[in-house]
Amino acid sequence: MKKTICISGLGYIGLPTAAMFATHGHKIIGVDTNTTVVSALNQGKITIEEPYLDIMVQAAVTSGNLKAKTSPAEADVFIIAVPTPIEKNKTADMSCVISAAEAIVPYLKKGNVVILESTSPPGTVEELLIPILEKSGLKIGEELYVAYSPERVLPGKILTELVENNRIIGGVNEKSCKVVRELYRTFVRGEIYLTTPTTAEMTKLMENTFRDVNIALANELAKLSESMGINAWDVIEFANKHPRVNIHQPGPGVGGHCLAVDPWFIVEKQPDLANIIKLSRNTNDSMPNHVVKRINEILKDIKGKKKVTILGITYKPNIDDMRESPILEMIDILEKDEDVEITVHDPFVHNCKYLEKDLYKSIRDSHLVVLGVNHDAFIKVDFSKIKDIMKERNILDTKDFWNEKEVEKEGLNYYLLGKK
Ligand code: SAJ
Repeated sequence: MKKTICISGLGYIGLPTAAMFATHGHKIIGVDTNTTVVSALNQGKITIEEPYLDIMVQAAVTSGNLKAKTSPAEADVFIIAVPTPIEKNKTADMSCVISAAEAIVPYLKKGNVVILESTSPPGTVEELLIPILEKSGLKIGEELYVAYSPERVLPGKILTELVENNRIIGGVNEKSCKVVRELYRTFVRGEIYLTTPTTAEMTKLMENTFRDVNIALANELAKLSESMGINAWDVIEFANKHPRVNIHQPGPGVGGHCLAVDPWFIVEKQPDLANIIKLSRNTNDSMPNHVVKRINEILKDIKGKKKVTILGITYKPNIDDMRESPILEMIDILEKDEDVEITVHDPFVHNCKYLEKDLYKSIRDSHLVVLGVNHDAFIKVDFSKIKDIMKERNILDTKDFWNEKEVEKEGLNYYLLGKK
């Protein structure tokens, strides 16, 4: 049965979800408070970068199934996919969820469905959403079906993963679970698992927390290895030969809007119990500073001004997203040193005050090249060319990306995070 679906929040999750439902025949009212997003969308254009999303949105808008507005309207289903950013004090800012929920209340009627997709602290549906929805006068679970269903897609692969990934639905009761499952079946080809809202909220957070804790372990190993005179990358490679071991990779820190944020939503709710989670966050957050310490050690004998070239400043390889990038944090620390002159080169980035668009110009007269992000393009760096244009021949690789022997063959000093 084709439904009218009102989706609040037309960002990285709301927009692909809207386009997906619209191209499967449902009628979508996309709601966003940003008028630029709304008017662009109504012309079939998008304001975010994601492979193939532009084509899908254009098809959805052309078919007449996707229309954008700045406020909600009557519908069968309401999906909330607004941002839940983190505050300075490491707690979730739920103001967008609150205002999106309050905005739909006047339009709710018997038989409607409300789904929260935004990443939220455990307990949000029960403690925050339901009290707002109850203002409609409808009986939750009987007249109004409510569920939490997190998105778990990887930026850059959103459209494939929306369809292929398994999905969790945490309904307030069995009926809510079932109606929401039927809805997502429109396009989800993965398994759909039914549970309670708080379990679904916690599951979403634990997926990213698992990764964050695992990376913290790798980062701790990097520090241990540097102190013990061994190579962390070798330890990880050998340990991962074991069939039940999968240690992640160390690096200059953990960025993005998920791993660096989600674990705090658990800590916020259970600060006395979430010890490993908190410690892991702090371990990963210590890495930019740790890399700066390595930089200072390498440059300690050089008097006066030193030029440091940083290759790659996005939060992970081969994307243009700089949100929570640990390299930006590293730059913040480095720029406090008046003797350090910073130059950045990143083929995906256009707005950074230290940016030099030409790779070799960025390296010219440098005392140290730091590999911050292992973009594929950096595999082609020509070390025989670099050695002649650098003032001091120092390379610091934070991702075990380049081959030590090849770099040293050219007469350059190769330093590696996780090895001293
Ligand atoms: N990183 C490491 N070492 C590693 C792997 C990653 O230092 O071994 C760093 C990356 O450099 C990056 C950060 O971690 O700075 C996060 O990158 P990521 O690729 O792990 O994840 P995200 O944040 O782009 O996307 C994650 C995904 N979650 C999982 O794989 C469990 C994605 O599926 C989620 O949908 C997304 O978070 C989200 O929105 O929650």
